[in-house]
Amino acid sequence: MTTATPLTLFTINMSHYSEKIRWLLDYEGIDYKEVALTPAVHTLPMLLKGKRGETTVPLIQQGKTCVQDSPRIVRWLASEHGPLKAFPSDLQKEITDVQQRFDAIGKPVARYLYLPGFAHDALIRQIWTQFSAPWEEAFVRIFYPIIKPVFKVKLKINKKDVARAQQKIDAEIRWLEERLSHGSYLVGDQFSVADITAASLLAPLACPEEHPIYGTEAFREKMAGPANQWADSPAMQWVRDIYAKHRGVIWAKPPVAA
Ligand SMILES: N[C@@H](CCC(=O)N[C@@H](CS)C(=O)NCC(=O)O)C(=O)O
Repeated sequence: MTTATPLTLFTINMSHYSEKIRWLLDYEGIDYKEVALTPAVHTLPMLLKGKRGETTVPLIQQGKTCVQDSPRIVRWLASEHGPLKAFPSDLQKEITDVQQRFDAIGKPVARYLYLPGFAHDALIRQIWTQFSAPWEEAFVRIFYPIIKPVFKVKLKINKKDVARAQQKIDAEIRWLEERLSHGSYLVGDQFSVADITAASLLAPLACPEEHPIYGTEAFREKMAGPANQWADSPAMQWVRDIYAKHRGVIWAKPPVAA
């Protein structure tokens, strides 16, 4: 495969799994075009491109090759565009274990944010349609009253499951803090995919100012408000420090609509 074949990263603007792959590509200096999909409208194209019975972003495409699911994308990038600075071969096993831990809190984090977030429909619709084509914006406006309850059931956004999510997030925050007592990076003494994964997946709670959505006042107040309980924890401070030190400019090249 030649590097001349362009890479396209399919994302949802607010998705923290998408942020993980976007960050890895930016950090490695791998050129790509980002296509930001509109929630709900994303399902069919992701199902068809991914061919895995899944509708999730991120998905990366190069020519006819489509790779869905962030840990699979990391492995594919390492084999097709490696070696990657953030995924050195001697540390891959340990990095992958940490990656798995933090990938597992992606859904709890989303659940935790949307419970307060769905009290602010105008903000949700504004975020969802940030990069939408006019027809997608109209689609969200018209079908939002149907999309919202379906989304709530699918992502288990209810008080009981959110309480469980909070416990799971809290346990990972404690694990992270224990790990950080041995050094400022999660694996070895260098910045790696382990740090990118932990920081990206926790970023919607830590609200680093570098992030164009999580760093806004509206997001902080209306979606991440309850995460205030962890705001001053060493783990959240670490996420903000890692962003400040290693993230660089997000969306230097703005995403395009599908
Ligand atoms: N295991 C997947 C999870 C990705 C995931 O859950 N993405 C969310 C956005 S943060 C998504 O696409 N949700 C919409 C859907 O499931 O259709 C990965 O690591 O890429």
